[in-house]
Amino acid sequence: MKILFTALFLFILAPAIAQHTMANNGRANTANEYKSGPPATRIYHLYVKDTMVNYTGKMKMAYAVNGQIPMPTLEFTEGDTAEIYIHNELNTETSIHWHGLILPNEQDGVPYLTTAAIKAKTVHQYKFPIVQNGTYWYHSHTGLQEQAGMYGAFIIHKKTPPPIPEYTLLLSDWTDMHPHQVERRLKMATDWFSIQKGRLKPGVVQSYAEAIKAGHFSTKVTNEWKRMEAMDVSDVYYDRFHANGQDEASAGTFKAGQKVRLRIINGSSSTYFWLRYSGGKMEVVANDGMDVEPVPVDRMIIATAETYDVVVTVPEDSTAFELQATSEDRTRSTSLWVGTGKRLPAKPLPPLKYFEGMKMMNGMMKMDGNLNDMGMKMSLQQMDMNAVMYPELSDSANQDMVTLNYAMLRSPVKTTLPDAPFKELKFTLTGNMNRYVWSINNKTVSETDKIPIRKGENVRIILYNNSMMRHPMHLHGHFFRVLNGQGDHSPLKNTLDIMPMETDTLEFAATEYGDWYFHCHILYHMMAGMGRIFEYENSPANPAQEMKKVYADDRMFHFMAQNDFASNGNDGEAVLQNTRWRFDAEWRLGYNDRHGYEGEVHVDRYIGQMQRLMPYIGADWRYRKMETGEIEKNLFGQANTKDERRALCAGFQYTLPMLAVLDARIDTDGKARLSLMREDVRITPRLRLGMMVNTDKEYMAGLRYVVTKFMGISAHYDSDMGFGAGITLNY
Ligand SMILES: [Cu+2]
Repeated sequence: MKILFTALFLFILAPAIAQHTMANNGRANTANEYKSGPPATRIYHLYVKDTMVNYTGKMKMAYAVNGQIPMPTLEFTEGDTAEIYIHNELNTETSIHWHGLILPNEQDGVPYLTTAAIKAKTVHQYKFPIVQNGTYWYHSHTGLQEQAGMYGAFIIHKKTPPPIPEYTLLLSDWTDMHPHQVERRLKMATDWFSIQKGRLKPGVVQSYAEAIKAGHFSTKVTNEWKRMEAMDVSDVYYDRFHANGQDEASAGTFKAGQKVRLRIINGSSSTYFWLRYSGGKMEVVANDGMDVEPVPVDRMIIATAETYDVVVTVPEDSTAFELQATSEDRTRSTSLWVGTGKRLPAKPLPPLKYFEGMKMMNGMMKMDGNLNDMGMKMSLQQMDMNAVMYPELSDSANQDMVTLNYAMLRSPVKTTLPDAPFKELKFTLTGNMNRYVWSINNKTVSETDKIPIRKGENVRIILYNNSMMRHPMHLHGHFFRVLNGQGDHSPLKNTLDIMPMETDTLEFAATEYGDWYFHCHILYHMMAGMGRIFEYENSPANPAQEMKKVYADDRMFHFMAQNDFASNGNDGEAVLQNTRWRFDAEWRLGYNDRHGYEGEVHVDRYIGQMQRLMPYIGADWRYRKMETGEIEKNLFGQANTKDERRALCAGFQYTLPMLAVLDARIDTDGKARLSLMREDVRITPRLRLGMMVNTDKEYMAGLRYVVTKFMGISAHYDSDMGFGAGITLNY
């Protein structure tokens, strides 16, 4: 009777808690108001709505749940049952994934893979038992909604909580740019984000002028010889980093000198954060929701989608210590202030030494685009190659600084797998920076079959990162043990950061049913197709599954266009492309008959891991008034058909060292043409040079100054059209 009464009480109370959070409007529910009790069904109602936010002085679109960003903190006690209603008040569909939770497959919340998408104006009920404890989070798994506000903390208390106060800190990244534009710009390899970062910190663009100034001219030349654009540790420029949805958060209600457990969640879409505490060591006590044996550190990096619980000491009265979270690219930071009073900040991290990083990357990069591991067995974040870029390491005060790595994580309990046969898989993480294609074994999710696994067996994954970026690889619905030298006490995780050139081994017991996603948790890498799907054999059919819609993410085409409005004519191009295909149109329109006009359309296919080869077929139209008797010949002695050409053509482009592009083609008139082009040479952070010469004895050279993300000022000389200057608009 008493249990029934309690259950009834909680049934009534839970919505009231949700209601209370709603009234907070914009503030995260982080204070430790939660009261645990006997096992119960805890009910939450989450209302997803479009909203407008103003973080930077400009009003921008976002998604709010119960009127707030981040979404409300959901709290449970191990043994409870979660009953969560998602009220989708958007005009578009949504979904919620419970990150790190062990639950029935159809509750996992990956739309069209495990769970039906939540259609506009409908309500979806999630219901699952809470069989674990720890620090987790939840987020939309639909498109790019996570970037625009759909992430929240999911805290599961132990049945007997330790007698230490706690505070939840949810970190996130915010961009004023619409997430679809972010994705499109990444795909189009514009370096607008580098220019933006370069306004805050020097050297990000790594132009020739910056290289010469830094004494790194030959580093820059080598970099381009090896066909790389530049060096960076993160892809996207963010306008703000947030602690519980604010520029900074404050945990001021603890007693002086007391220890407090911070539950830190990286709910960002693509940002790694360096964490440092101005009040001494941080003691790491849990990772990805699982307890680890306490390990004190001075600093640590938290990958996108990871969680860490750390214990810190609250300062004596009238002082506040800073837990500083600085983005890995060090453009900005956000803070949690612990204690109230005079602020004792952590020292800001100095800007990265980008050319040192470029030099290191040059050393690692082979001419074929693969990384050279130089015989080093790197793993578990133990050797941070990026350290060459950290100026603070040359400071003698930092010599005995302890930085967390995965080899230091030890489970307090044995994590050995059941005695069962192993299925071993080798995944090489692959990518093409220049085209922002991300894959595993050079294939995207849509280009591969699901990977069959059998209930009862153990699965071992050997991951090797052959790309230039680190990736937080996340497995749904399971914990894997990371083979880190701790033997039977290897730690359990659900998200593993793997640095370039590292090899890490994970293993998990196949104990579930259904299909489970394994993917990079950098949102834009996942959308590009960096993942795989594990499929339990002999599972019941899932009526919610529509694989075509799952595959649509990485098959998506992106559009780009540019037009130069110049004094001597008008030229431009429009491109539509996805992972392997490209459709493009180019035009050049003179203002008189003598200059004429020309247009070309192509269908292109990218070939190979680095996509340096691109065969194409197309059509070509040209008109130009020639003087009577005037005949131009190309280098092969063939008469030119520039005056009147209507031809089909076939050819290929190939990217050479120095990022020069060779274009060879032949048309249906039998005319051959070879061209050599180089676009976008970064002279200064905003000044770009482009050149072209071909066997039709045409040549072009131009300069463009990038003014805004959509506009530049340009000047060029063209052998047909002469000198021209104007503005370039690009989309
Ligand atoms: Cu990734």
